[in-house]
Amino acid sequence: MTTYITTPIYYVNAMPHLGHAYTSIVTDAYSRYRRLCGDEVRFQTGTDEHGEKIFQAAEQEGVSPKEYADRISAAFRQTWPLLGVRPDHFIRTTDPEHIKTVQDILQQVHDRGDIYFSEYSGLYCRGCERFLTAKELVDGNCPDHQQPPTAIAEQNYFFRMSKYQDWLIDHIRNNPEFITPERYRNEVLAFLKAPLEDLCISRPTSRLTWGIPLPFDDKFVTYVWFDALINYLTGIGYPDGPDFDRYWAAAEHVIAKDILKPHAIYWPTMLRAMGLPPYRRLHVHGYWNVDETKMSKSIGNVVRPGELVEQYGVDTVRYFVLREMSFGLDASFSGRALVARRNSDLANDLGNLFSRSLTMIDKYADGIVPEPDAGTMTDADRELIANVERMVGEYRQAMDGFGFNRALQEIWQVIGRLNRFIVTNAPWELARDPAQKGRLMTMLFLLAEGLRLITLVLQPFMPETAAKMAAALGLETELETASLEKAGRWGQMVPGHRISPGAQLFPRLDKKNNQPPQPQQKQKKKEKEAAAEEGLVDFDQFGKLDLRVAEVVAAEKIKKSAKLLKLTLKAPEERTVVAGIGKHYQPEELIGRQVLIVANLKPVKLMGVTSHGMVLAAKEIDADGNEQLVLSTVAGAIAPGSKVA
Ligand code: ME8
Repeated sequence: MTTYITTPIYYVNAMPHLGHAYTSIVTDAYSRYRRLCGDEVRFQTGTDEHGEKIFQAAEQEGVSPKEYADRISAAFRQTWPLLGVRPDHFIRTTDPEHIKTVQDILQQVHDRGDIYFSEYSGLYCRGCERFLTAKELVDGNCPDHQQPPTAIAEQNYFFRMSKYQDWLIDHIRNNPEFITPERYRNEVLAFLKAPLEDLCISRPTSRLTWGIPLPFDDKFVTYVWFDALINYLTGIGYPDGPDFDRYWAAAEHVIAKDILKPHAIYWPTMLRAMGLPPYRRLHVHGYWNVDETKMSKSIGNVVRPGELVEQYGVDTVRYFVLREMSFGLDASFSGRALVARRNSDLANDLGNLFSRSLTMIDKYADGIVPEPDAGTMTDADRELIANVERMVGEYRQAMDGFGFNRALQEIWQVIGRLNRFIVTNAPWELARDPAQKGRLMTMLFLLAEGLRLITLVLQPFMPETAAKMAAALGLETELETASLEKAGRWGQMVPGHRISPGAQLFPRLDKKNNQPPQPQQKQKKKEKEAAAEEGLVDFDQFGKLDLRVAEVVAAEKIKKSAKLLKLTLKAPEERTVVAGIGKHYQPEELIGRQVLIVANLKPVKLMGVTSHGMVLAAKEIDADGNEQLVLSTVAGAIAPGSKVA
């Protein structure tokens, strides 16, 4: 199969923000998913560089429109790799091939009689770069740009859009997948209930020169939308490129609801007038808002994707936007929600499952994916397998229908189940009983196979993480060439290959100050410093203490000291330890007692006696300031020298 999928070509009057990033990430995730399904995929994005608002933005900066467009177009192009977005083609409407194709199409449609010259007056929104109908205004303003449109009356060229209204209504009605989600299909059908007006497709050069000249009248340039939409054709070699027909038959566009009308009404009618079939599907998503308001340059409430990636890492950003927004509905951005998802879904659920599983395979199966012992399979195991297989099916259905957050919910349901599988099977207990070896190996195999499938289905969402997971599971080459058809089935993991534990997928972020993740070395050092400040020791530090049980074989007072006793201890070797317990214990009552000592303290000389360690005791000071001291010991008899852990 072939997939041709596009993002809008973004205006170069503003730097990329999270809204643009979302559309591009969604399109990238879908492209990767289709590749995983074995499709040949063509993913196109680019920049829209003509029109009034670009001209004005350039003027404000005091540079030529082309210079300005070059700069911002480059910023878009450079943003995509940071987000793991990998288009196959980046188109610019200032590309000479595009300009030529637009002129050829205009000439063709003009020759067919679908373009005519006439007088027009209307309300123009520069933000939208289109005429608005009175019905679209809210309190006299454009609802998207919160500014009143300008009344314009002039002579222009018009495209006979009205001629194709009935055809368009039929096409939408007969093809339920043409515009999705359904709410937008309904919105378009509702709009089409009123008679469709013809579309003004030119601007007089007296008012605007920054556009593609009309081939049949050089006193006019092409209206930016008529120019821009055609990018979807020029990018795949219209009219006679070798792959054009194949790609065009598979065309799918991804947009937000702000540009529904040009895509759902202008574009199919333009295609019809050109004698081309309409695109296959239009996927319409909602807005990223900040405090209920659409994120946009004109409002100035934007979140920069590059900064987010720097702070949180690319896959956290991709995961967050794909998980948080239900495709078609609006979503609100908050840094706190992002950190919460990162810590709970990524660090806790996925990260822990992954590192625990690999550590256990390392420890209990010498780092080799073990052969399962079929005889030890339980009904619960079979249910788990059925659940994972069901997830893959649901995932595919969700992805085919742009239900990215649903697909992720399905995956996380399995992650939760595998985490519970570890707890209920308690492999650390199985490992203590040699008779349970077969069961332990079955369990570890099920975990490895579950993780393989999770890696596979996560790949379109989090390519970097999936690559790390695949490498740790020893499946790098498999992942690169995997097709969901085959690799998406349970039981494809080959036992006997080596895994490498130790990869930390998502180090936790500090909730209080949203600290950016540091490279791992620095992170460790930072964590240690923070812990030291709070008086905490980490496990490594604790592990360095040599705590032992010792038996007192001799005890005597040290001259001139009321407090210090010299003890001879067996631990198991004999050693001298000086203890400050003289006010609480008589030497003779200590003989034969078991005490606890720190055996690896540096020797110190106290009142002329060298002490090799320290005796542990508990101390209580009462309200009157009296000190009570009790030696620490163990609750039963044990050989001197036994370790305390
Ligand atoms: O409209 N939330 O370009 P544009 C979600 N050049 N998505 C958002 C968003 C937000 N707050 N803000 C922007 C144009 N987007 C035309 C398109 S196509 C032939 C020509 C995304 O730079 C979303 O995809 O204004 C939206 O449709 C697009 O950016 C608009 O980009």
